[in-house]
Amino acid sequence: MLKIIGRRTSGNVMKPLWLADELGLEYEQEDVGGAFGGNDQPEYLAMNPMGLVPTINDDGFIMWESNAITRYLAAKYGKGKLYPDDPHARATADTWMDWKLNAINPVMRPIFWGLVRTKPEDRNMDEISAGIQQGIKFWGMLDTHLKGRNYIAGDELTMGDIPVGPQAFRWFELVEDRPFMPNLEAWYQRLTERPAYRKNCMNPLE
Ligand SMILES: N[C@@H](CCC(=O)N[C@@H](CS)C(=O)NCC(=O)O)C(=O)O
Repeated sequence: MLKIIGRRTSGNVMKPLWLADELGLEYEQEDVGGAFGGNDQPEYLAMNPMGLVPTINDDGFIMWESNAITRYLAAKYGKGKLYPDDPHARATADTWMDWKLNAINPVMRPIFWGLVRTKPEDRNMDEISAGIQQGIKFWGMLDTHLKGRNYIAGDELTMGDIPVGPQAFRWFELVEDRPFMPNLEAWYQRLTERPAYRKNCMNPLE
């Protein structure tokens, strides 16, 4: 049985949870990290030397790094669906998965941590505003890419949508004053119509 270890409030843990529910996999989830703790314990560090979440244990195969987990689960359980057979669709999915790490993570971090995990009196509004300005630029790139596409790698949801999806919820929830991006909004709307996305990625931010 697949075990997904990590608290549900983490955007990185949402990736395997959402993916597993999209594929209808049976799995167990264990709350570790944040207020739950446990990720600094020797047993956890033996599985994941970074002491971060998520970690998965798939019938004894243990791995960490959420995008690598996304690729692994999609390839093992979603070949031809979430893991596209077509090399071009797969490469497109890969591109936007890596883009999420390199472009979206740095801009969403100050927005999310500043507005959700920092008391109003302690907020660094300059940092938050800079994140929003840069976010408008980066989310605009995805908006351009999505023109004529339902999802990131084509007509159907693939692993390429999984890492970006949890951050899209945060962007739309936290940033009200943003330019209208029609393709991005239509894609996000499609995500919100998926029960597995709603269950795992659209919970109150904390
Ligand atoms: N590159 C790692 C980053 C993992 C990461 O930063 N996880 C955060 C939560 S989003 C974490 O473990 N924070 C410490 C904690 O929750 O205690 C991945 O994608 O899996």
